[in-house]
Amino acid sequence: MRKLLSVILTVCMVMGFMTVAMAEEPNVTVVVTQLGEDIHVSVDGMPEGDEVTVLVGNVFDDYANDPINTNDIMYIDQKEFVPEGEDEYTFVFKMRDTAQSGTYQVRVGGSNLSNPAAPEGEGGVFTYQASGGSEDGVVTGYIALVSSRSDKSGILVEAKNDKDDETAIASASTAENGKFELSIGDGTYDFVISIPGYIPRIIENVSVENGEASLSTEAEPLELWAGDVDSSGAVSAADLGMLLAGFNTIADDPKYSESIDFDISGSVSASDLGMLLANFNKVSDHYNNSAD
Ligand SMILES: [Ca+2]
Ligand SMILES: [Ca+2]
Repeated sequence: MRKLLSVILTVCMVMGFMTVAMAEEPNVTVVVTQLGEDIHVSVDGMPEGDEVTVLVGNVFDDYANDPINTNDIMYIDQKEFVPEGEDEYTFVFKMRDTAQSGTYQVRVGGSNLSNPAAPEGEGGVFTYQASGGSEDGVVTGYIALVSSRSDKSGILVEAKNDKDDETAIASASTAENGKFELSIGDGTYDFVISIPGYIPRIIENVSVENGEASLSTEAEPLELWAGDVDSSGAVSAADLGMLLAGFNTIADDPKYSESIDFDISGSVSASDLGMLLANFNKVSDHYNNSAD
């Protein structure tokens, strides 16, 4: 282990004045096999020498101008001497981040630790495939409806790569208390929160890291405003017209709809109209400018 550290230190130090010539391409055969998260590597034909470095790192297109740094190194070891007839070197390792797919190269160096050479051509290049079943994390949050409505179930929470995308990567619905739990892998997403009758709310660039993120808490839920009957993202005359068309109806009436009964009181009445008028001309973007 001490030796490994000293190798890494040396690599870092040499980085400081990195104008090395390309090391000679070693005449080795590299076979890489992935079994689950384990990477099995076999290097046949290891060069002789008292400081032979084996390194697995990112593929460097322009190696002289894109030097190795420690984050690039997935595996490094140093062999003191490879006697004739014992020039095969095998090892097994795991990627630093096993959930991240990527293309890497096995390099085998001689005397120059900063610049272990790539085998000829595409030698030693391999692609690590993160397992498709990389564990999903959980995004939690609480949504409130600005009305006298106590049942906050059925609010749709969608995670999208971009808020304007048609399809969601993952979605969840709130429980009666407004809480949702959405399963999704690490990444950055736009969240779209909607329920008929309310202005959809968009939370952009939510970063899910190490399997978790929180959009809001029970004490400070994200609020949705009533009045957007047609889910256009704005409360306008069109919504008012739809509400008036069903005004004074009750649940059994064919003109009744929950999308105009904002408080789910069972009737479309003055209180629903009042909520719509209170939010008249509001649009989704106004959420971001609001105090909460
Ligand atoms: Ca509308
Ligand atoms: Ca009502």
